[in-house]
Amino acid sequence: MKTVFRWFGPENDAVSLKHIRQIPGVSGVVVTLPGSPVGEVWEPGQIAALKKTVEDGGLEMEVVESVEIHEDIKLGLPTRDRYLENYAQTLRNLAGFGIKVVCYNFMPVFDWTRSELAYELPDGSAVLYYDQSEIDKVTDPRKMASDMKRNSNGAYMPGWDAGKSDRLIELFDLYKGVGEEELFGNYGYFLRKIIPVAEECGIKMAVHPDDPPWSIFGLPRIVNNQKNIQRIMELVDSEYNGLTLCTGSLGSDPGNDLPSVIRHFGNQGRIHFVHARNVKIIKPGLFHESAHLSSEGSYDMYEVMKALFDTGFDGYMRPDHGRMIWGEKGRPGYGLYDRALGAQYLGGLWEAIQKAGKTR
Ligand SMILES: [Mn+2]
Repeated sequence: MKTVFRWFGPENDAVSLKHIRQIPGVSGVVVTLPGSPVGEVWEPGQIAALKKTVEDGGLEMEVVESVEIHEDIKLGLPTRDRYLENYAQTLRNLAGFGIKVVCYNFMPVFDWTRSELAYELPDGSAVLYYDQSEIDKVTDPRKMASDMKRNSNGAYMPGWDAGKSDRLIELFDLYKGVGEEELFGNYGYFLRKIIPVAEECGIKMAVHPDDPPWSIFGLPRIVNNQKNIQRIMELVDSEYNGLTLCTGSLGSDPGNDLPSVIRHFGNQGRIHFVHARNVKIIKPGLFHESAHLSSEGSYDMYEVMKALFDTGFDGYMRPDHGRMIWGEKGRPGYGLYDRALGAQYLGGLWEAIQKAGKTR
């Protein structure tokens, strides 16, 4: 297992490569091309420049998150073939620079959604917070999009920028004809075109679960539980059609038992990337994120790591969303300090499990 750290690039991240390199056990960063128009090709020159920056900083660049999927593909519009060609070319270009895993999502219109980006816990730390009853009050999703951007401390928000907000009304109209079954159909079309390319260039595709893992604003969501993800894995039966196991996204539905979901897909060799964070579930539909330690949230992180170990997990893991602590100001969920603490805790669990495993 390799521990990596998400990094948004020199222009878009308050955290520097120098700081990331000083976190024990972290070997590389998970990169993106901020501001790259969704659906267009990532050109070799852009990828080369990013790789040089990362390697000059003493870190590896083997995971990308995310190459976003154009809405026309998710909607199954006739224009999708052009975007699929571009997607395939982006994969070929990334493979040329040593990228091994691409994390992506298949959520219609909205990326991860929260009702509050800086909810204060009793200890004074700030976390991301989700209250379904607040989301239900939002009658105009354009306001949701502008609030998410306004409250992000000026940070670029993947999935929330890139001009999508100008198209929101049109997109909602187009999705009226797309229910879960149609979305599965369009997803299958995507995978049948893209997985052969991924196989050919050696990139493991790793879909990120929907966050939260249920329908919002009446839009369909299908990457949300073991049964649906199994169906997706079977759409194209290849280890290159895999999963990003994001504990916080899947686990915010208490119906998803994380260790058992990990064993299910881990035993099939389909987990290529892990996002590890903890979440405190107050009741269904109401949760906030927490420090990584088991006692701080609703998940038993030992059991999560144990299930990964037992199924021979050999991919990449990154500490996911942390709290904002110690006066740090930064991108919500992506400060330096709490994610660094998380990396140490998760690394400690992993070392202990590994050593115990060897003595048996
Ligand atoms: Mn995640």
